[in-house]
Amino acid sequence: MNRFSDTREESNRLQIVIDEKVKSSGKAMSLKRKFHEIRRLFRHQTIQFIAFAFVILCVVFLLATLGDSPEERAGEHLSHVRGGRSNYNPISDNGELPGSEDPETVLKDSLGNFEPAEEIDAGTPGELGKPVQIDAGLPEVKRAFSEFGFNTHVSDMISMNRSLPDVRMDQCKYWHYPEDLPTASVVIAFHNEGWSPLLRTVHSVLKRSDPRYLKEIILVDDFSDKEHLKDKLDNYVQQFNGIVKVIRNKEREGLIRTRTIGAMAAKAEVVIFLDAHCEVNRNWLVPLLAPIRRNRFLEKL
Ligand SMILES: [Mn+2]
Repeated sequence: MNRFSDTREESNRLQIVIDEKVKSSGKAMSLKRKFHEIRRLFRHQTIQFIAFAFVILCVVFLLATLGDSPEERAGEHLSHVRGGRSNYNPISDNGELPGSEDPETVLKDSLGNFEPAEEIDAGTPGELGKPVQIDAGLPEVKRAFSEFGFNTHVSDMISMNRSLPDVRMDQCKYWHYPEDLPTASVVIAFHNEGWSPLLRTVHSVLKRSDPRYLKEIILVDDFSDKEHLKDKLDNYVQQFNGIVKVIRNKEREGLIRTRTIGAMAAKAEVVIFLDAHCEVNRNWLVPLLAPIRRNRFLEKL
């Protein structure tokens, strides 16, 4: 009996001890969690603070940079160009192309050194870019539109070497350019292009480019299936004594890969891509080559 009550008491006491232990451990856990929560919050705020400070620093840096006078910035960047130092940076931060001030490309009172003779109206359709009036309901016109997307029937009526109006600003005629220019390869990619638009593109480049700088015209055929772009084209370009070349893709590649194939085959120093149904106008090439020449000259400094 005594022993029993002793054991009971013992067991009761044990229960209390356990309860207290559980209680105290629960208290300790909630404290620990709180501590963690505070720490996490603090950490979060620290990150926020650091991010905020970083943004402020960026703004300060930007303001300081923008605050520089143009002379200061020119001194930092363009002096490398003009002074000819080896750490030349091709892109100045004010967006100006370093070659844009070419002392050898000059505006004078006299007509430019590459100005060609005036183009004259030969009296045939489309001369000087004049519109050709035709009945849009003609079956040939409808067929041309459905096959090529534009009126190749009219294009076929126009001379391959037709004259064009001078659409430039008047000032363009008075610019003088250096003559030691790089050579150019003109790459023309096409797929099932109409005959006369394609060949007029070629003729216009040949007619209006100084032969000193036009090394070649590369026609890249992106797997056309039209009959006029096969042997007929190969035979036609033979009259140009090798200046006009034809490359053919063995499968359809798409415009950009076709242009790339043309560029890989190009032998000149500069590659120019043209659409297959356009015409270049007078003195088109030299103003494109002169800044490249200038840029290459600066690079060598
Ligand atoms: Mn086009």
